[in-house]
Amino acid sequence: MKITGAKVIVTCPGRNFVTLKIETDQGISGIGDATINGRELAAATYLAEHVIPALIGRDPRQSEDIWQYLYRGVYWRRGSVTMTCIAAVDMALWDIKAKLAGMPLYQLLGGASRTGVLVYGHANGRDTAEVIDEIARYQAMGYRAIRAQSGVPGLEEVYGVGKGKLFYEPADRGAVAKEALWSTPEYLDHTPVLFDKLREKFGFGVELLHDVHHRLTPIEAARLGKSLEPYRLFWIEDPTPAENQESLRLIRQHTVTPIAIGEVFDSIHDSHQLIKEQLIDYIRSTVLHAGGITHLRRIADLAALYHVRTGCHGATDLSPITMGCALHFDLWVPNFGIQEYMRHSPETDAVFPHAYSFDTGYLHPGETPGHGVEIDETLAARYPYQAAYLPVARLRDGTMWNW
Ligand code: KDG
Ligand code: MG
Repeated sequence: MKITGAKVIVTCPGRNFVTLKIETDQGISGIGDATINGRELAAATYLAEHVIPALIGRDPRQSEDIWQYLYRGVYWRRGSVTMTCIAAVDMALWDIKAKLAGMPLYQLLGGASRTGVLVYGHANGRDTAEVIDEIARYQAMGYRAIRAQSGVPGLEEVYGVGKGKLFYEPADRGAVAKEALWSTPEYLDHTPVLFDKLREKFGFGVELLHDVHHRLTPIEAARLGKSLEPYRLFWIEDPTPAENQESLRLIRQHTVTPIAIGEVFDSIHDSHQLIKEQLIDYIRSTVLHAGGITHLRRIADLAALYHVRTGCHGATDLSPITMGCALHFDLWVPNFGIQEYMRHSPETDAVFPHAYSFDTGYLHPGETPGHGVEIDETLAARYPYQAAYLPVARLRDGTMWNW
């Protein structure tokens, strides 16, 4: 069996997505996601110029050897563009292999370890009253776990809030990133009050999560974790930028609020200290930015040794192809924790028809052979690429901060 062709499809059904399609001499094709929010064209060029020529003629069933070729063989290891492009190839090859076997992908990984994949939705509100309404809305839809993000008095715009309901999209159209103001004291004062009101309103029967989005220093994160303990959060996410893995030791010394980190990591090397020292409880890496199913399963296996569970990233800038692959992975992985599920817009769902479905708080990848996600190329062609970027953050005095 041979790879006979491959192409990159860039489409913008509401937001940009980069898709790799691989074709074979047996008429079976597979697709993978290569979207990096705000750097879409870098991934598209990397694939078209540097990866596709090297794929032609290879046996698509040798996904491990192709992974090693694209990782070791490139000399310049790791990095988000490289690892995302490797991931796109890997997803497409697992799709082909599972279609060839006539099985849903999860069967090739080891079969289902559970009946459904617990997901969390996003309740975003400009203030506490709006967050309460949103949580009630998600509960009415059947969600059992809900992430709560609220506007902060004194800050015009904060991560997770203010761009419409159900389909939160943080990137703004335009050639240059927008700038937003960030101020930690207001946030740190407001967040425990928010969760106090949420627990008062909803009790403890619903899992609540919160994303700090890399904004705090370790001691500030320790204070936040401690102040949220009475509200028993499922996790706080990305309390600090975690390039410095050691800094999590300080947070751990002060709080038992569980910690999830890793959506921006691209390999096992970014999290191995966090995992081995048990400095986190959930690893957020997913198949897209962390080298595909082939690499994510290695991260998960390491994590399993240290009681760290998975909590795959699932924002709207990860295409339905990533969601499909993640759900096959989640259904199988022994140390599964939870899956993020930020719904895609109807336009995106139409371009990427998929077999996964939601029922009473759980997603299931479906039984279609492969990963169960396709691309409607005719429809995709109607939505050309549009430059869009995540905002950047500055403190009141103009200092650049982590967005
Ligand atoms: O592209 C950036 C988004 O994926 C990120 O801001 C979403 O933090 C995020 C999350 O937890 O979904
Ligand atoms: Mg996040």
